[in-house]
Amino acid sequence: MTTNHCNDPCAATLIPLAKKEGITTVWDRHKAMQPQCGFGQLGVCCRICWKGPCRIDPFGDGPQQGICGATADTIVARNVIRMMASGAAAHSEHGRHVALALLGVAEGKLPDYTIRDEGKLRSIAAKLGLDGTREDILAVAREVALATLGDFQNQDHDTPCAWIASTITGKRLEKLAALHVLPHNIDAVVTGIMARTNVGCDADPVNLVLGGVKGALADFNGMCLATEISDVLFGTPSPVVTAANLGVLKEDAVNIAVHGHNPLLSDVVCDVALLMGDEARRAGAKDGINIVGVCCTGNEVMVRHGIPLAANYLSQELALITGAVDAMVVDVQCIMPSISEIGACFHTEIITTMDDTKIPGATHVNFREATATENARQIVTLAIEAYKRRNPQRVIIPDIKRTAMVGFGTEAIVGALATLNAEDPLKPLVDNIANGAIRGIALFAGCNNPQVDQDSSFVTIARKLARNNVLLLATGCGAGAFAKHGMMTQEATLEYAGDSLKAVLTAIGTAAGLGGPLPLVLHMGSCVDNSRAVEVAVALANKLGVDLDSLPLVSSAPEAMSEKAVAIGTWSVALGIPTHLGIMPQVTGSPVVTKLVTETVKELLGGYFIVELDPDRAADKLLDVIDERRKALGI
Ligand code: MSK
Repeated sequence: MTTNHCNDPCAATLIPLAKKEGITTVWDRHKAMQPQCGFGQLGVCCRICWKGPCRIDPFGDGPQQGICGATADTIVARNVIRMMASGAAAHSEHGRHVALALLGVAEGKLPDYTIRDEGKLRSIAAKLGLDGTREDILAVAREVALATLGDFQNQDHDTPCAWIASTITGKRLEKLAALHVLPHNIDAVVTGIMARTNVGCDADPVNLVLGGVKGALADFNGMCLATEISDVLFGTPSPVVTAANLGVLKEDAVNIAVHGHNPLLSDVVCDVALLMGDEARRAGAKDGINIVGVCCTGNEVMVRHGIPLAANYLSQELALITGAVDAMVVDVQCIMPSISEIGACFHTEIITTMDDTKIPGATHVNFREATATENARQIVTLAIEAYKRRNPQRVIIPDIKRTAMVGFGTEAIVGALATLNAEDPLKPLVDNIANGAIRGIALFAGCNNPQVDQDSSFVTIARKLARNNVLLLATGCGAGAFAKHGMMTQEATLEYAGDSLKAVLTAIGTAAGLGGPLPLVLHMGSCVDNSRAVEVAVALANKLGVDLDSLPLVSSAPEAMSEKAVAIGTWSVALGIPTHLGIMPQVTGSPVVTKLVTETVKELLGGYFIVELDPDRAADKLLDVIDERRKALGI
């Protein structure tokens, strides 16, 4: 499907402006790319060795094997599990970075960071089987960091990674162990996928996909540790009211957009900006410094500190086209290389900060945790200097921003429930699921993709599910979409929730002191924070004495795009969660792989992929799955 549309209300102003200025955007480039390669779309193009590229003729008239003899099934399986390995590597590298920072703090080597949530650190220690009660909190931090880094070092294949082993249900662990897909070492599993997909190695599509599932579960492990340790270092989210969309930019402030995923830098930039407001004012910015978020770095600082979100993935270029962004500071992942070219059309400093993420034309600040405050100061100074070069005539900030109540991590959700039942916080949730007031739970995750109208599938599916009393959780750029479209508000609950859901959300929100219902969609954080939703699901499953594949729980990635989304979707399925994709996955050139991931896997793991490009029909399918699960539970 090719639409080349953007459903973001800011686009109506900014895309014509871009055209007038001769600036191309992601939608222009997507259009120029049509028709996209059909072999690639089917996953049947093999570029694993230099005998190729080889491609299988999907119509049966041409080659049915690559030069080495690989079939479409082998080629598709190899391609897709390499995507999973890349996704796992991305999340886990982020996690390693954060774990090393925790170790640095514990050893007194990183004075610019501190333990912000001691309680969380102690509970993580207990969860990992360590002594969380020791008085010396730095000693606890050291043990947690070392145990976490052990998940990158363990060579015993029979001992699963500590984080996954301490997070999911016992029944799920047994099931995954029986299939030999439990990861023992993140690095080894990713390396293993690259090795088995090398020319002349694993050719069995089922064996390959199982190897991919192990990689996806390594991704899950990496996400768990990244999320939880980030909470320790930067604070655990709690409800906060903020705003989203490009109207959060300010004409009279130095606007700094933090973009990417890793809070190690962005959190310090936020702190330093607070101290440098006077310098900005001396440069003429009467409102000082305004930090805004983009993509998942945006989500990280939004759910923890209430920093407003300017843009999700597809709108990152639009932020620059306002002419009001003085610096866009990026760390890792989901950063379009095009931002450097667009920044150069304005006065905007594009600042890269990580050794492994540089962009031609950008200014590089060599970020190190040991010099984080100094680096942040350098970045804010660059932004103030850029502000002085800003041309006010070119500033067009669409007057569009929506309120968003965010910050619903696991602790915040359980905390809100505890206001109804302090002794047994999960009981109100379980009771309302059992009596049907909450029909089921849906987690919205994943990216934007120009193959569909930006944000529209998220909004369409969520509204239909909410009307049918499904509790909605969201992360990543999906959460960004909901925030931008006003669906993280109490008003949205009153407008779109079905009657029984509305009553439950109102009871919880009111008891929790929010002055009204919980927002229609609960923002759990960045894409790395999908592990939070699993934590809630595991608590529910344990409470009910069932495994995850019995819960009336679904997930949906209607606009999936990145390799990380491929990994997330796969672990979601492996954990027993029916998972909707609104984008055609690049596997349909293989009948074996297609059947495996949409049907056979259901018998093996309980979860499976539901591919439905039409958002309205997708909502119906998700409701059917929820009802099927309810029926099986006898509720
Ligand atoms: S940023 S991985 S586009 S969610 Fe996490 Fe958004 Fe997807 Fe990137």
